[in-house]
Amino acid sequence: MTSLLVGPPATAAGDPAEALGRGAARVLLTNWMGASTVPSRGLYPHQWSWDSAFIAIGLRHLSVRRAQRELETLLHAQWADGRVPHIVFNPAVPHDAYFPSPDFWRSSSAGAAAGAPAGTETSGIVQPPVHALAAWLVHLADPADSRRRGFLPRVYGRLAAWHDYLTGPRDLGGGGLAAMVHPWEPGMDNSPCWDAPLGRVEPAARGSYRRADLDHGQPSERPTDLDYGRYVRLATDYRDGGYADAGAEHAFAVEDPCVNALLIVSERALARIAAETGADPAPHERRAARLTEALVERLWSPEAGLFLSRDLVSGELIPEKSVAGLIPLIVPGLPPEIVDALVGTAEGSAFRLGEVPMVPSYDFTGTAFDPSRYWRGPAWFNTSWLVERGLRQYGRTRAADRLRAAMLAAAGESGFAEYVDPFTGHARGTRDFGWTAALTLDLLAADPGADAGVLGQRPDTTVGVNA
Ligand code: 9WN
Repeated sequence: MTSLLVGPPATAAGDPAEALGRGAARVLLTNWMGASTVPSRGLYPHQWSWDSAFIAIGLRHLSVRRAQRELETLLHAQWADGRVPHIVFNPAVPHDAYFPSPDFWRSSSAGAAAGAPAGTETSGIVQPPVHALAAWLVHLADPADSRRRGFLPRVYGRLAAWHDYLTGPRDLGGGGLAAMVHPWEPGMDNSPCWDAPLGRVEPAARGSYRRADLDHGQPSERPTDLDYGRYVRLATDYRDGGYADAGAEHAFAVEDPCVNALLIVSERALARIAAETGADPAPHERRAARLTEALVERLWSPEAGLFLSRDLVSGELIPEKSVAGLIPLIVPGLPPEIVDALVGTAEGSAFRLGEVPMVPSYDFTGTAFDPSRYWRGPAWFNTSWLVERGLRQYGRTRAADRLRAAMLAAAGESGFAEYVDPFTGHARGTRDFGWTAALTLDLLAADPGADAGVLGQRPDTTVGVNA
């Protein structure tokens, strides 16, 4: 593998794609901590679960070894009950650098009954299961190296246990889908989808904790104090219950279409991983098919023209249109009328695909829409990447090409921002953000013409660092 020269920023003269790739590579090299990558050096100074999966998908174009390591570091922090924690804490980082810190979660003591590792501090909640998909794509980047190093046999058991956890103890609704018990779990923390379910939660007392995010982020771009109070209350109660799932009282429990779509695609990836390692792929294929049926049955809304989240406390679908509801486009084999409706919704007034730079996180016409605040309107790169993959899978090549071009432009112009204004593409949140850089590299390396969906893509080009 050749060495990557880390060159001038994306705005430098010369081939713009090459400059953009160098800029993205620089972010990933800077955020690399030796065994994993931080989403951002300032705002998020630890390892995050779904960030690491998206980062591995891009990192494979720079260093397959690092991409393997990224996933393995995360999976080593897995709990004995199968959960993959949403944060793996770096013990070298001071506790006041991020809230909630290890002394809040107390995983090694409060999580002991659920099987939290004794030697690593983690959070006790989870994030969306992008990991088996990422492992498969990392394998595809260099199958010979992957086989030589036994990468897939090393991760297969842990990934299977992770999916068993999500489809077992986390099937809180009993309908075959994974439920999330905290707004940090679906990864779209302050989405308006959670306003009603969160409204029932008594916030933690204001002075009982200190937010560290406001040391780095603009208050107008971050969740409100009221939302934070509720996040803290839910996490405290979950911790104090020993992080138990089944049989516990959950003030917040939702089935989210993005989480479950990623679970389906990752379960399909697991089938391929199983076959590659000599295990039986059939149980994974069967589970993916069952999950797909449950997704359509429980979360599809023909009236809304997209998938909705289900509030398991009220039992009702939540009537808010979020980008999460478009992401099932990554699921193969959806009925054509659902695909047509999803594309229609994406191109309609709620998301204006093709008219605005990327895909907003929330309905432009929704009453809670806010172009600056976190998951309440701004466009994010991971969700837009998923929509791009989905459009391509279902043959909407022109729409996918347009979105890809818009994402690449916004990534470079925004300095690899965490998210962007959905009208202008201007930077919001922190800069030099891990998955923005990683998915930029992935879009640059993919051969759009030859693409067969999120699982099939094999990188066209690989630029490497010697890991
Ligand atoms: C809480 C790290 C994470 C992302 C989430 C994003 C944000 C954390 C926070 O940052 O959440 O997990 O402090 O707001 O919402 O999707 O994984 O990048």
